[in-house]
Formats: sequence, C-alpha cells, structure tokens
Amino acid sequence: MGILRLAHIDVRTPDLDLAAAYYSEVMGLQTVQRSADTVYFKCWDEEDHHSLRMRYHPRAGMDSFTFRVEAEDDLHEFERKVEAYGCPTTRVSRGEAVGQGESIRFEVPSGQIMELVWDIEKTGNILGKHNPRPTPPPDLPGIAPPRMDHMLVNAEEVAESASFFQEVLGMRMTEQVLDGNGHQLGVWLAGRTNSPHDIAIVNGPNGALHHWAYWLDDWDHIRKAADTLAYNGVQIDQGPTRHGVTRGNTIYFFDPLGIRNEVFTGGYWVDPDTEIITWTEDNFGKGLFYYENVVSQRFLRMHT
Ligand code: M3P
Ligand code: FE
Repeated sequence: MGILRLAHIDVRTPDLDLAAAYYSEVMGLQTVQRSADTVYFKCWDEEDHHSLRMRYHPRAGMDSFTFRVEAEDDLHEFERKVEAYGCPTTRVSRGEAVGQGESIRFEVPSGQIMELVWDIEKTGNILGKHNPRPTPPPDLPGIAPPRMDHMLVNAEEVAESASFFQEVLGMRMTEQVLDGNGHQLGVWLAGRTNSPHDIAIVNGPNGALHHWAYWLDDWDHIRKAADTLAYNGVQIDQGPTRHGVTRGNTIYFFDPLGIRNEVFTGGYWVDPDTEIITWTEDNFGKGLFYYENVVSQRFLRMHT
C-alpha cells in the first residue's frame, strides 16, 4: 500500500476570470471544465481528469490537496492509521467531487486539509494512445508544462508534520534542513515517485500554502518560461536559478491574485534506499537558492 503521488490541488481565487485567463494563457494549462464559480485545469501530458481546481471565493487560499493511493483498499487502511494517530477522517462519496470517486479527508497536523483518493477519472493526455506524437502541438499558448510536480505547505511544527507524513502516510524523506539545535526547519518527502519531492514542509504558519510547482523538461524551458512571464508582466519572486535542496532549476512567481507558482526541472533520481541529505541552517541560503545564497524574507514569509 502507499501514497503514489500528488493528484490535484483545490484553491480559491477572488477573481476567477483573471485567474482563469492567467492559468490558461500564461501558464498554458488546458481548461477541462468550467462553471459559473469553478474551473478545472490540467497539463497537456496529464492523464487524470484535472490537477487544479479553482473556485471563486473572496479570499485566496487552498481548500485542500489530494494525493492518489496505490490500491483501492489503501483508503480503508489509511483511514484506520490516520484516525489512530488522532486526526478525524471523513468520507467523500462517489458523485460528490468532479473527476473522482470515493475519497477520505482529514486535517494534517499543520492544519491543511488533505484528501486521499484511488478512483480517479482517467481522461488521458492530449497526445492519445494510438500512434502518439512525442510532443504537443507547437502552438500551445503560454508556458504549457507537461505536468504538475510538487507542492509546499507550511507548518509551525515541521518535525510533527514530517513524522505524520512519514510514519502514518508512509512517505519517504529525501532531504531536511536542521537548525542549530537539530530541529527540522524543512523536510522534502516523496511518495512512490522517483522524484526528490512530491511535497515539502517548511516552517511557517499552520494552514498555509507556500506554492505548487509545474514540471518542465529542461533548463532551456525554464529560460523560456522566464521570458513568457516577463513578457506578460507576471511578478517574478526568485530566479531563474537553482535550488541546492533537490538540485532543481527553478523560477518562483505569483499568479495575478498573489498565489505563488513555481516551474521546476532537473533534480535527481530517488530510489527507495537513497540516503537522506541534511542541510544545516548556516547553509540554508545555498539550499534555497544555490547561486544567490540568500534566505529571502519575501520568499519565506509570503504564503497563501
Ligand atoms: C522548493 C523546492 C522553502 C523551500 C522551497 C523549496 C520554501 O520549493 O522545490 O525544493 O524554504
Ligand atoms: Fe518547490
């Protein structure tokens, strides 16, 4: 049993038209479905129904984030384990959410709402499964990432959250940042993927979303993404640069309503027996942004 990977993020935005224009034209996501108050998006190479749900709400923020489990029976097992840890769970039945069947929901120790699901409607990528082309049409608008990659939430007690994700949910820690007293300031965790992180948890206010990131295939696409962002007047937070942690190449920027996005590539391949990498607080600047070696206060303190 286990947590496979990030499936979708559900967020609120105070201007749905503006957000929808940005996520479709500048980020270059596919619009899957739209109603008066909700839009569903996916990336061109994603097989699931959607990876992002945005709904209108006067205050921007995250409703929940959803991971897919490996097998149907895992839901029962995780329900038992999460309850045993002391987090009450609720069942969302088939038909209550668009694009997926039954799921379980609970509040993680740092206050965000997490959902686990197995039954996801598979609508396929835009290439199809019959003699597919290896690339999407060259005229897709915007950055057009092939898929969502990871997300980062804040936690007041990083160690408590980290142990929940490791002990209860069975995720693997790949990297950690420790303060001078050996307390965790940040942890990077992987599901059944070979990625250095599907979710990271960094010290900050409980309940907050720091960012989510889209995968790009190489560094040159990061450069092109920077051009697209600058051309469209998007506020860049940091980069293009490289993380020391994960070794990934990155740019952080803000959507028009102030939610932070990232595009990410590179990093390394993680196997189940890969040893944990530890950073000390005095090297956190390089861990965050290897070239700049800065612990940017805007980067650490701004969140949704
Ligand atoms: C990443 C990443 C913070 C670190 C962020 C790191 C907020 O986003 O992809 O490795 O301290
Ligand atoms: Fe990130």
